[in-house]
Amino acid sequence: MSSQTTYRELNGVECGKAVRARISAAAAQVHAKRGHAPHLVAVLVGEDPASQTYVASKVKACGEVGFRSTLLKEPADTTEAALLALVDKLNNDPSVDGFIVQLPLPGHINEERVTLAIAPGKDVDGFHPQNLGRMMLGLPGYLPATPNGIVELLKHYEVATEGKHCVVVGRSNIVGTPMGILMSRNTYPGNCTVTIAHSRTKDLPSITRQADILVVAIGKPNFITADRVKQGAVVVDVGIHRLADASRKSGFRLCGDVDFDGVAPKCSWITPVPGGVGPMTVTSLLMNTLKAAQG
Ligand code: L34
Repeated sequence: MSSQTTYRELNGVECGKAVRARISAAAAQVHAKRGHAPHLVAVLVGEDPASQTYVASKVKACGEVGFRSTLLKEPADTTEAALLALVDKLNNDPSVDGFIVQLPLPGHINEERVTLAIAPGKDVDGFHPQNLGRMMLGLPGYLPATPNGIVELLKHYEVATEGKHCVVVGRSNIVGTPMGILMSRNTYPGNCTVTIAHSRTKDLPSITRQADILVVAIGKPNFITADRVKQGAVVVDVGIHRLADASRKSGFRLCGDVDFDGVAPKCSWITPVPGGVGPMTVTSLLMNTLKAAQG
């Protein structure tokens, strides 16, 4: 018997389109009811090319669903005090429903201090401890964009999760750790038995091979190879890397934390990079901004 399967794609562009159509309809209602559109502000410090791309796609997505958006570009040498003053201004600006400060920030700025300064009610990234704590307790709040985007993706394609072993590789505050919490909740998608693996995990391949659902957010290009994946697994690739490629006009190509070509034939479902988790992160941000505008 061949171990090849035909895999299906968890397509973030397609899923994002469906979710965004619903957001668009709800945005029109908010607009009609209160006389102005939901308004997202994105703060971008410095000129990191990847961050510029991500923020640009957030601004574009806002336009497509009928939101107002404002992009505030600050120079790379902005001081922490100046950024905190801007956060304070946005916290107190009633015309702003929600805002984000795109990460990473330049080394001289303390990301934690900035995140803590954002008013929880406007924290549409869901990074503030109050929102993370509310998620942990199952209370209403803003869910972190990437984990929530993945949950939406699994829901859209009706991927079964109950009783499955979900292995999350990576324990960051904004992806790995909240992902584990969401997948263990008593709801759909959820009800998984969750393992969080990380850089100190002993014999990681033996753990990832046990995964029915494997979520990879470790930040290493093509880290997960076919020998680390169980036949029939659902694989979600959160990584996004730019590898130099002279044959491309841009000079680079994108790849994830998963060796897609090697791994895909073993999967029941897999996310592509690009076109998988990235667009769902953006969609999730729109969901939170709508929620903020609905009050
Ligand atoms: N504050 N910082 C804050 N909030 C976030 O939610 C983010 N993130 C992560 C980095 N820093 C952040 C994003 O916006 C990652 N991220 C993000 C957003 C969008 C995409 C990827 C990462 C995306 O649209 N990716 C496309 C390809 C884009 C390209 O051409 O480079 C994709 O199809 O995967």
